[in-house]
Amino acid sequence: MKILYFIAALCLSTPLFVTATVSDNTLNVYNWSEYLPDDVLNDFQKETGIHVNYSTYDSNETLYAKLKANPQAGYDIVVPSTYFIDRMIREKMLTPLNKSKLTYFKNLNPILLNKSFDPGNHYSVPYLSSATGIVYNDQYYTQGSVTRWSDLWQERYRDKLLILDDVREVFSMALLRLGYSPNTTDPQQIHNAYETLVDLLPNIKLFNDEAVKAIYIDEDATIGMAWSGDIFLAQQDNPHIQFVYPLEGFIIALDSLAIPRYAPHIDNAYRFIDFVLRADIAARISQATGYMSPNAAAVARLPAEVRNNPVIYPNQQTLKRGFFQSDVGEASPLYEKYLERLKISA
Ligand code: N2P
Repeated sequence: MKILYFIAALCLSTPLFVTATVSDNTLNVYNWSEYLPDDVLNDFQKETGIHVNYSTYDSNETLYAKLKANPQAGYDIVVPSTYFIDRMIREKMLTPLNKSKLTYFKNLNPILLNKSFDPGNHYSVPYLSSATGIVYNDQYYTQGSVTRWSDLWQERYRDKLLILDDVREVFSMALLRLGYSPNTTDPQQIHNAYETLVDLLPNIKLFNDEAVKAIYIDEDATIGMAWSGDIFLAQQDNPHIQFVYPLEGFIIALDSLAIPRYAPHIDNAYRFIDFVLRADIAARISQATGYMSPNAAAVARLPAEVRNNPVIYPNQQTLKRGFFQSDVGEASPLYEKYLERLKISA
């Protein structure tokens, strides 16, 4: 892992915000792509007078490598998933939060607080939650023909699948298919998952994680995997796209706001976090991105057709099959190595 991150770090080491100082009235936000609507960002800037430099990433690994390579890159807000919050706390990469500055923290659903990746939420504030499932287009495949991850291995899907370009997501699909935990650190299980993925290679058309919505809308791929939000939005353009919560289980990622250790604009970071915790704002974010909000007050004010839409808000029965992700620690390099191998042979 160290070598991989080092190489990534070399490529990414140019500081983005070299001129940031403590006194300027700016905020440097580094978030997942398509995870904050422009109008919310504009409203924040209008309301507070704070200018936001906004940039995006497509994987936790990219975010981590960038912060590792240049801890003083100037980011004030980042949005890692559970398993990277855990790692970044251990590696002292985050600023402890003063929650008395967060008036609207009380809006969050207590079920999603105080989890093992950050007991007491001393470093992280839940922002959005994605689920990872199977997608198919019902013009090409009959309704109900795909219900499990294992279905994707069938020969009739040769050269058809879009697979998320995300190491933990790819392996989770295979681990769940084999009946293992998606958080396994057992090298033998990880190896078995790799072998299973090798068997899947003839069916893989492409790895992607940033243009997924457009690829399914345009039917450049008609079956594969996706994050729920991309599909909630894609269905508005192409109603033939279906989203399935696989029977073997699926990943629920909880992505949380955090302030990096050397953030130059801490006060502005608090204002941003409190702004997006507001019920009206969090509701707009959930509806516009298509992802579940951990903000109970926001969910309560969503229109019924959004709150009851099973792609964005699956029911309790379905949610029982969800797995949260945890850090796999020293097994990480193994996952990374196998993914690289797979992609080379793809
Ligand atoms: C943003 C979606 C990322 C969610 N494109 C990953 N948990």
